[in-house]
Amino acid sequence: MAIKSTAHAKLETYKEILSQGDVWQAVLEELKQNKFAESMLRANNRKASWLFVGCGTSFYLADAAATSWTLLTGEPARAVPGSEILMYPVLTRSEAANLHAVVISRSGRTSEAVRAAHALRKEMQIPTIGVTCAEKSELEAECDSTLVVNTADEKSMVMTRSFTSMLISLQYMAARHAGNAEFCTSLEVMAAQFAPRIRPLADQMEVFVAGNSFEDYVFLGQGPFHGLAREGALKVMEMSCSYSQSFHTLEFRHGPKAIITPRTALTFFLSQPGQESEIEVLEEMKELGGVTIAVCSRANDKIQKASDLVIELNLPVDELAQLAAHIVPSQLMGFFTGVGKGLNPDQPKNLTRVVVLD
Ligand code: F1P
Repeated sequence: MAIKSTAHAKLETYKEILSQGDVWQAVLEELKQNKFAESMLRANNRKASWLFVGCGTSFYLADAAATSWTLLTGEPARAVPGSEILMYPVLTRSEAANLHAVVISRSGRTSEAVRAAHALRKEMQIPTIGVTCAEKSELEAECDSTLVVNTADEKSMVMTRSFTSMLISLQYMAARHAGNAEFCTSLEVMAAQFAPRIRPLADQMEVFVAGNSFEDYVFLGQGPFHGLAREGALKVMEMSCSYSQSFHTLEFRHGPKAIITPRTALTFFLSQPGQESEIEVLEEMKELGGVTIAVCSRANDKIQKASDLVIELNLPVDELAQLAAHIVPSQLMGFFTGVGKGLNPDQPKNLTRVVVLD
């Protein structure tokens, strides 16, 4: 009987992934106490459109936050990488009239994010809010106001709990902006109920990864889940140096499905609104021979039948309030795939914790 190695449990990345439920509860409590959402929104109370900005994981967070913002407030919102603000300013100036910006950066030091905040606020006179996990950062110095989610900061290189904690913070702010106190409560219920589920989920994903050998990875999601699909792909790339792609679920039919082999792992983030159409894609890709992983709030018989692994969150709250929990299986997939390849997710190949440009 092989002795199951538990060395990975000592890695910072693993501890940070497992800490998320508790950290989310602490972050939400701080948001309730510090009234940042209320003060920030008082300064931006006229009907606005929103631009969410970030780089790498923080760009995919911006993507999920922008769709959450519109779904919760009805106000238009979109996400762009920091580099686009710098390289094509005219694209932002064209919509600057009633625009508010949110610039996201765990470190608060990423050059493209800091320079984008400067360009938005100083050159385009766009009210700019910073969201970071770092105290007294260069980003904070460039923004009108900044939410510091330092409870969620990480020692490790890759972003896991910082991603989910800043996401639920922005969802909380959107709900406060919309006067939707019930959604804020839903986030608290989600965090409390999901916290004890993360460890069993980790054990389940560890067994699944150990029982399979994949050549490439695909992550699929629509609406707020598309940002998660992009982040899931990046987690597997960063932690396991594997080939990984993301698409809008129904887009995968339009050509990319050509790559499917029995060693392709396809993770579907299944939404309630789009489930019928998304399940058709799931069934089709299973037919083509791929290995299918379904992450959803509720799994019906069709999902069970067409999936090699089903992660059903089954939390008693609105699906959007469960958004952050949906990414945890992919964080764990990246982590255990990297460990299984003999890599150390705490020190990913070729990466630095922050990209600082000259
Ligand atoms: C952004 C980022 C991370 C990536 C790596 C390099 O960091 O691109 O997403 O995983 O750590 O930096 P930040 O701007 O959120 O600090």
